[in-house]
Amino acid sequence: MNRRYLTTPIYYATGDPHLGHAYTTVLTDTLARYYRQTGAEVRFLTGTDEHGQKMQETAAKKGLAPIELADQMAKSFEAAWKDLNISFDRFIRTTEPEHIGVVRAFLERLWSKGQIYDDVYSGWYCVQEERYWTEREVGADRICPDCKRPVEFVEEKNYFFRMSDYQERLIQHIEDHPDWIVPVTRRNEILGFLKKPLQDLSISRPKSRLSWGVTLPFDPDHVCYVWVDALINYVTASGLLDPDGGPDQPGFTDPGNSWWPASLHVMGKDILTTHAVYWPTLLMAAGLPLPKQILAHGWWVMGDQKMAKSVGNVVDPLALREDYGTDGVRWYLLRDMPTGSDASYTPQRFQARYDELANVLGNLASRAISMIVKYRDGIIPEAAGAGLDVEIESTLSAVTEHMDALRVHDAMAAAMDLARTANGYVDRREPWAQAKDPSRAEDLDETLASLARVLTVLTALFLPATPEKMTALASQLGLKSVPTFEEARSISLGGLRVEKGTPLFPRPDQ
Ligand code: ME8
Repeated sequence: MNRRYLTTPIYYATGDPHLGHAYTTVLTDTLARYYRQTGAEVRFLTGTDEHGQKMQETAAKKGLAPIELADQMAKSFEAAWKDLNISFDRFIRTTEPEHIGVVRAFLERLWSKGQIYDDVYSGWYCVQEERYWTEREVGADRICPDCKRPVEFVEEKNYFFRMSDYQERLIQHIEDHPDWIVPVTRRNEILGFLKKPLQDLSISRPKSRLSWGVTLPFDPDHVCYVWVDALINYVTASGLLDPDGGPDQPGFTDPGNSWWPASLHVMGKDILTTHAVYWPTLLMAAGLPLPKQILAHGWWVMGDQKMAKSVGNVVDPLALREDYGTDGVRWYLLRDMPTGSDASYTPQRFQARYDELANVLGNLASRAISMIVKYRDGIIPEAAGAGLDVEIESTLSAVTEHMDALRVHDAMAAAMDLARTANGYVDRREPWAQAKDPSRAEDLDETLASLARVLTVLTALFLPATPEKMTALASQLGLKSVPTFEEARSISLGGLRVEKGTPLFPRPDQ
């Protein structure tokens, strides 16, 4: 059985979701829906990252206990994903007892294998990024190189993971698997990063400074570093590890029994190093298989700044949804960002993408269905409907190739091109002229049957991106459900009764 286990990052439960989070989640959802359509059994994981100093401080500022803030935000993320029609199978929260058990068992395993040691750390620390920096990195101004906030000086006992021992193995893995990190620009960045000697990784924080975390199984005075805790969520949700069991539970290393290894981790480029360096080396040390692939996409920017909660320039996907519908938001995100590059959000571009949906796909559906109703009493004619066969075949292959290579925006562009071509076919065939001439009844049947065929194929091609509207379109075409790519090629449509519905993509002011 073809199985796919897909993950989004687990988002910090310090604020509400914005368009950037929505992008990663919609992108992963589109892939999940595509794989399901190809017959794969899919597990799709998302969730919230709820421990760490940033959580503790944000909650304190709001006068809440960290768990109260986490509860509010987990609800907010889960509700947003439901509104955006995200088909996740599991929403994980790092404060769940199951996850805490798995983190402890994972750490215990590293500890018993001698992969963790303690030492004193003295140096610079950024609370916002929850990470240590060297003297050179913070410079004379003592500023975090990532978030540009002042750093703190700390001196404390820490536990370290022997990450440096795995540098060569990791480089070898990346070189042996050219598609492990996609796109290639990001892969090269990681290989560049690995040219410098890899340091060991601090995996703990003293409870005297931070109590909001998972207590280390081998030292009750320390909690696990939030990034290590967070990354392990992917294993927790796979069911690989028994949270109540010790490191030697047989279930731990029985991949046949779980969804591990993940097929694909999807994330933004900001957190590629943690996923492509920390995570695989932790897994190597624990003796577990590595995820099969990592996709690091670009950033949504406003002007020349990354859209981020801390910058205060975020766009609310749910507000856009009020005007343009769930599928309008999904389409914009998928279509406007080339999977690996940055993209700039502007209301004008959003509108232009929505217009494309309405004027090309929506218009085709409405013309074709109206004509079947008008000229054939709503019954799809029993004709070959082969007028667009060549274009349909080449589009199905192109979309498959792009989706398999994780170039979702190219897949969407190819699907939209087919709708554009089909509009051109209507203009060329002039069914309104064919309808006026009784001797051309067969030509008209062929035109209408071809349009019904291409619309059926389009429901399949667009389903991963715009599931709500494609389900509506399939039903307008008289189909019980949206077909798979394979079924769409050969499904027999003659005799089905179509029905005019409300416009698929109405103008936002309607
Ligand atoms: O990093 N453009 O959580 P986070 C595109 N908890 N994507 C964006 C974006 C933008 N402007 N802003 C955010 C964390 N994202 C950790 C993850 S995983 C084990 C732990 C998306 O809430 C993008 O996927 O800061 C980015 O990687 C993620 O949100 C960061 O979310």
